[in-house]
Amino acid sequence: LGQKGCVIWITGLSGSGKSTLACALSRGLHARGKLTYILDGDNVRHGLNSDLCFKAEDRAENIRRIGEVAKLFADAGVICIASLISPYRKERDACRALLPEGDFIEVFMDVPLQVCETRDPKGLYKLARAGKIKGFTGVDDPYEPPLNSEIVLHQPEGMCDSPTKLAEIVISYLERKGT
Ligand code: GGZ
Repeated sequence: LGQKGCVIWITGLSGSGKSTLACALSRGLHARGKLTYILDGDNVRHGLNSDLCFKAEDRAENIRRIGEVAKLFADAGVICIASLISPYRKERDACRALLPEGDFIEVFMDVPLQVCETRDPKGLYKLARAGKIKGFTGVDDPYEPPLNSEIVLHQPEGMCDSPTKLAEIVISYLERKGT
């Protein structure tokens, strides 16, 4: 009985496959009897964070709140999967600092901008390039790649590995460290 909680923090550009990985990861962990919860930036922005937009201070606050909520889930023994662009190193590291050493696992979706942009699942890059969305991450807003992620999913061609396979990489990591 019992399960130790932790936070799996998935960071990367829009269209890098964060939400897809979060779902695959959640499924894989459920299959192993683990309790998970996904905090997806795009979803949380509809409720808890509906007062926030995409200017720098709002993104910082979005990251901060999701970090605090993720910590609560981890405290409750849940494997909390946070998937949000979280473009700023300082704010990601502040979320890490909320948890005991080893309980914050950062996963960097290392997909080139050009690949995300070609994929453009929601047509947002196109709108950003046309100047219809201002301050779009990677186009005219910064993304600070992590320097010391626990896991880097380097995908030069985008998600050519299946989401399940990527999820297995993360799950193997967790198993190795005994989560
Ligand atoms: C980046 C934006 C923007 C701007 C709307 N910049 O790919 P998506 O569509 O489904 O996910 C993106 C989501 C980003 O929200 P996050 O909470 O993950 O961002 S952050 O961590 O930076 O606070 C994208 C959509 O919202 N979106 N406008 N200007 N992404």
